[in-house]
Amino acid sequence: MNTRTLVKDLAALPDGPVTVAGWVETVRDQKKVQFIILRDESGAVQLVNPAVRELDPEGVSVGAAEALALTEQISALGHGTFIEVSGDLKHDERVKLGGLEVKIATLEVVTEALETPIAADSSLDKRMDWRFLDLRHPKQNLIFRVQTTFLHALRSYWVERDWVEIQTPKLMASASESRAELFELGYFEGKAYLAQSPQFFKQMAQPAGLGRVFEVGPAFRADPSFTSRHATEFTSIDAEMSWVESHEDVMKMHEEVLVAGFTAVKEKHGAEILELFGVEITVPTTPFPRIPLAEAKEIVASRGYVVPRADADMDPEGERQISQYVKEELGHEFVFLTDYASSIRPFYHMRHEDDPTLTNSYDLIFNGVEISTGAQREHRIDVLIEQAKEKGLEPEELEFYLDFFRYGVPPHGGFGMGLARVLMLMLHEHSIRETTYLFRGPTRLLP
Ligand code: AMO
Repeated sequence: MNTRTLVKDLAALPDGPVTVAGWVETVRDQKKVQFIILRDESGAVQLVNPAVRELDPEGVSVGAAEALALTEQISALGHGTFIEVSGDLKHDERVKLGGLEVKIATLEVVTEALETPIAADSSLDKRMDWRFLDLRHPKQNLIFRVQTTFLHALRSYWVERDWVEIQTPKLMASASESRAELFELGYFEGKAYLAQSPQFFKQMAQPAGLGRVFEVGPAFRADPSFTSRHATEFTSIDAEMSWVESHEDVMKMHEEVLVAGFTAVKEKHGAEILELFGVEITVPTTPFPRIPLAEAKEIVASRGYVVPRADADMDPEGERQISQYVKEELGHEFVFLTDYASSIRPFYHMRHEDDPTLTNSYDLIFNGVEISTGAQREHRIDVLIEQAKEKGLEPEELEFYLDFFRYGVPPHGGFGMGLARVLMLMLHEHSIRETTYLFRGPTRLLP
């Protein structure tokens, strides 16, 4: 059995024998003493060895040959070598790193390491080439611990409220979002498409009687852009719930689930995030500010920035500007922009009863970038078909989807949210490449 103790658990142990294993971070090879900083997935610890540089010519004392061999072995250790060490744990306040050290008794080289091809100042692209080495750094490593905590909190929020977790297929027969961003692949005798969103199938759960569903899964977009916020494959967090009266009900649930996620992250990782990212995690207060899109455009215009096309979505600079306004005026990092024009929303968004040029929809902006889109869905089949036609879609191609609305369907709504974007903005990182385990973009399919 493996008796290894994780570095983070050493502090709770009494002085005495321990075994630790990990990567050699540094070796300080002094004349009389050697220090190794060893790092495992939980932290770093100092190992110490009193150096024996040569055998006593007068006669070899018991164990002296072994002590010399150990000293030579440590001198030869390279950065990144994976070692297992048994020795004596000693708590000592004078040791800067964690107030403890392990005096080495035996050291085994488990696997050697070549010289690392990346350094702290390597380009992001080079770091991506060597992602497994990049992730070994405590800062990058922390991102995926934070992600785990965040997702766990979201799942718990939903599961405790009887939501159902679903896995929808990623091989599709048609597009659910814009056809322009569709990956097409050969599928036996025919063609298939990679799912851009679980949109249709999370909606299917409503007539299927599942009530409230969520999914965390991959989404694919054949988007050729090289921005800091776009990937060709990303993890999408999706939610869809029955019985909404408007998009307001969706926003309410959306902000609650985010509060659950941020609370868990702050509690578990707040101190480490502050230390490694210099970021103080703020648990957002509810309700998040809500501003209709048209009003948001006026606000940013009054601040000197005119969104290029009046009938278009907020552009990235507009998102940044409205976020800054909300931060300054309302002290909030989040803002729901609501009531998007139907001309720039998909056919499945419900439109205002009294003004069909507007939709019951929203985008959620966090620290200047869109992280999510949500809406109430159109559930009346005749209206839905009209809206699809208006968008140039062929209802025949969508028959399987339209059928969902022909056998009794409750009013419903939901959202889709990009996981890597949330993490990027939470940790004030500059690119989703940093917060995606393995990034996929137009020119990146490796590793
Ligand atoms: P939308 O297309 O706005 O909406 O996507 C929802 C969220 O997914 C993330 N996202 C991306 N992340 C990384 N790279 C991309 N190329 C990318 N594209 C989108 C963003 C975005 O806000 N079906 C609807 C959702 C719904 O109405 O439920 C949809 O997919 O964070």
